[in-house]
Amino acid sequence: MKIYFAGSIRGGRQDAKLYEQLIDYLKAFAEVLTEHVGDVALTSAGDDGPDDQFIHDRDLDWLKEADAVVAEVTTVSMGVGYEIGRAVEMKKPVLCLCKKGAKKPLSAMIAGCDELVVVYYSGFKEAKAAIKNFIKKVH
Ligand code: 6K6
Repeated sequence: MKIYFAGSIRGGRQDAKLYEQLIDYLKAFAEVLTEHVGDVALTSAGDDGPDDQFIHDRDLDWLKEADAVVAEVTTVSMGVGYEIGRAVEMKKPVLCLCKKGAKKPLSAMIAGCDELVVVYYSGFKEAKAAIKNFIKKVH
């Protein structure tokens, strides 16, 4: 099983460590195609990699290849929102994880979409339980 993990990059890297932990947990169940999202060395300003068109096209190929998407949506990110929208159009199962009590309320376009599984969680333990439950359903 292949999972596309989505998390903020240019939207802000304050949860990068959390993404790394979630990806590590996901790897017990599946191949994660986007491990770099959890790389704590990757900053929101970093532009020393490939150009944007390359990133977009490569990531969309991975999205097409994925069986399911897990997105951490607490930090507002244009790219994560875009990936979720494209995944919905492709009829992929999508889990959106959002911390309870986040500074900014989750966008209505995610919170109000009944084609998504949206879970609000209090700590890493609850996030892991939501992932386990989601994987069991989509496997
Ligand atoms: C690195 C640092 C700044 O920009 C980069 C470019 N590198 C990226 N490499 C891989 N995937 C990316 C990159 N930039 C965005 N993405 C994809 O969009 C990831 O799959 C993330 O889930 C999502 C993050 O979007 P933004 O809008 O927060 O950057």
